[in-house]
Amino acid sequence: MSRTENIEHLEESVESELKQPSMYKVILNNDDYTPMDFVIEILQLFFQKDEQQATEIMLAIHHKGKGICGIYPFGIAETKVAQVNQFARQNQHPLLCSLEEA
Ligand code: TYC
Repeated sequence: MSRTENIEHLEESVESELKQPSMYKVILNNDDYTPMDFVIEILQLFFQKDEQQATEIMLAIHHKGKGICGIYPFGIAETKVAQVNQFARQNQHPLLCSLEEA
């Protein structure tokens, strides 16, 4: 590696260390079986939405196929996904929660 390449390489490492942690969208996916009220409950319990916001988000997901529940640092987003999927399974619903890079 040339001296210039070496310096460029070092600059890139410093840059990536200084970068804010990347954020992740927590997504709810539509399906044909999960009851609307259950999705509204999820949005209130895990994403701090009030009833009106939760209803609007649920209906948007129902019509468009998927929707954003919130945007969080990786660790928090990952935990929310696991908690929502576990809660859905415990209640015998196929609801799928997933992550996308923001
Ligand atoms: N499509 C579902 C129904 O008609 C409702 C639903 C909304 C399911 C959002 C999942 O993420 C979802 N009962």
